[in-house]
Amino acid sequence: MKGRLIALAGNPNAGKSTIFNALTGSNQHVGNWPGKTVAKKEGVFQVGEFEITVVDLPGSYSLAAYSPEEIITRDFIINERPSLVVTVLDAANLERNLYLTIQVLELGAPVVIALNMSDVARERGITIDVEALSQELGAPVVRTVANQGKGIEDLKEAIAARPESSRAESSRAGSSCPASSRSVSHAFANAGSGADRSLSEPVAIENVQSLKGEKGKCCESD
Ligand SMILES: Nc1nc2c(ncn2[C@@H]2O[C@H](COP(=O)(O)OP(=O)(O)OP(=O)(O)O)[C@@H](O)[C@H]2O)c(=O)[nH]1
Ligand SMILES: [Mg+2]
Repeated sequence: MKGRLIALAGNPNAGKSTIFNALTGSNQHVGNWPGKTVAKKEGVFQVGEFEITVVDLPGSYSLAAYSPEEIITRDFIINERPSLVVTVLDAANLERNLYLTIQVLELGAPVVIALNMSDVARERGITIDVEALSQELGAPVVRTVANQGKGIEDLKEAIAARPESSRAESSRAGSSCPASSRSVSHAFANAGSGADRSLSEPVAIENVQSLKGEKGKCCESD
């Protein structure tokens, strides 16, 4: 059995801990992050040939390190170099939630996206083109409704299928460069029937653009 370390990251309330519980069942323990009062949850599950240790990172809107939660999340991804980061997105607030995912992709970490709260999105008339989103971001996207256990097996399979790759490899490979803000905008254009106009509000897109402007180093060849 091969060991792997992965992390769950996402905005507060996106459903990370619900996914963590669904993945690990009772194989988990809770402590504190060293020197912090923030809880650290770690658990184990098996899929295929892998025994996967999963860390439930604190809810973060970005890796900008404005809060203790963001500092923990950023430092863990940079220093512990998990072989994979599962970003948990609230499908009903996709645009805002994508900000963190794009930052994680820009660090060069392999990513699998759990498009959680798919039930809430559907109730609000929001339809998301999962294929387009996956292509634009260069990462697998799995729909989940974590509190009903839906999509968890698919998520496990996507985790097992994601090849191990070093940060150096993924930042060198041009094709693995994450989506530009423009192409992400295209994915949004395909998302939603307009029931929730906040999905296409320009504000978050501008945030993504400024992010890309500041940190768009991923596409530079070295
Ligand atoms: N409707 C719906 N509710 C969900 C889903 N997933 C989780 N929830 C609920 O959403 C709430 C928040 O879920 P959590 O798993 O605690 O979210 P979290 O990302 O760990 O939150 P923080 O740790 O505070 O950042 C809980 O009440 C869950 O039961 C989902 O797919 N659909
Ligand atoms: Mg949680």
